[in-house]
Amino acid sequence: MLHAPGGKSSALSNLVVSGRAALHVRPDPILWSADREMPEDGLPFAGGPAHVERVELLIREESHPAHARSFHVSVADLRGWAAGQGGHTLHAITEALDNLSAPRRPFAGLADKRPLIMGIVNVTPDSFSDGGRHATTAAAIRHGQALADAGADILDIGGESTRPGSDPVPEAEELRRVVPVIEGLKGCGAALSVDTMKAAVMTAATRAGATIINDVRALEADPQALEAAAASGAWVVLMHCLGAPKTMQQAPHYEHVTLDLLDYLAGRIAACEAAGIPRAKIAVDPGIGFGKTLEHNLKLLRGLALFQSLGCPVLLGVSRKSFIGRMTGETDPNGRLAGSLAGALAGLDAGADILRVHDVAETVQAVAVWKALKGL
Ligand code: 8Y7
Repeated sequence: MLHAPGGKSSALSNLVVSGRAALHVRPDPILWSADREMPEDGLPFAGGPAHVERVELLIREESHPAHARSFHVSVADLRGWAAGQGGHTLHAITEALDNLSAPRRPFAGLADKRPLIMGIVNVTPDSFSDGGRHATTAAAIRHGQALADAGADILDIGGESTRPGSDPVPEAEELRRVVPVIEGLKGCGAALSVDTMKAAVMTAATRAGATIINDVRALEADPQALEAAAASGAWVVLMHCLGAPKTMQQAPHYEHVTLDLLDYLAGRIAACEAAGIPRAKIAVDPGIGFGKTLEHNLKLLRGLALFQSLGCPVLLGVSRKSFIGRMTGETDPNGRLAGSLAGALAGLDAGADILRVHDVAETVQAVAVWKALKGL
């Protein structure tokens, strides 16, 4: 080793932090076996085969929440410095590094496949034109089966649009939309996820065969949601959304968008654990586009690997979203496939475990090329 850990030549040598500072660790970058073999002092990433040699240490003081000090250091230097600090600092760094390196338990029982591809099945009257409940149900089931055949590991079935400005759907209507589609897709070859914020829909959907609950409000919109999700035994996706979808795009503000969301998701994981949902059943998601400006979305994508320090799989949804339109001028969501794939691949580089997409076949192909290049 060239530099003694914590010694003069480390960027951290004279750094002292207060007991109230929050410390966070972001892999920078994640390296795969085709990039480089892991050196002895490297950190396995998520159980391997990827690893981490250098990280960004972020330190945010309670008194200055909009600013985080940033240090780019080796894992070895970080460990050495933290050991010298002891106490709260050592505890926070050890926990973050342990979470980064711990093997991920197979989400939704989907053994060891990474990344997982979640295909989107919207069961809303306007997404399957020709009118009539039966026609809508049948079309959604056909679409879901086609996505499963194209290689989706998970189908995410939703009956309430969460587009900015959209109105809530009554519970009875949402149940009528999603339950028959879940029943019709049982045995399709993919795990089934229900995209809902309502406890009653979570309960009915999991009884009908869904094994995943995807809640864009992280189980806090419905006061019964935590209890319903815990009782169902389902896996859970906790997504961040700033307020309700109806109002979320009205001047969204954060102190430090990445760290605010990290704190938020850590708090929701703790709430789940307190309600009886084990951490092993939870995935987290920054919620691209949900109460975020273009600049917020870009910061979240650049900093995505930070969320790996929570020790849960990270889900990323960029497919056809309007921020791609903001960057490219493409106003038709159906014309945003290329941008969606570019965003998805950047997400994979930053460790995304699950990709939520409309275009399953195209994403499967892009992921196959990415995996081959990484030696996976
Ligand atoms: C996401 C999502 C939507 C996402 C998760 C859209 C339901 C908007 N986006 N769930 N749902 N993550 N977990 O454009 O990014 O697909 S709806």
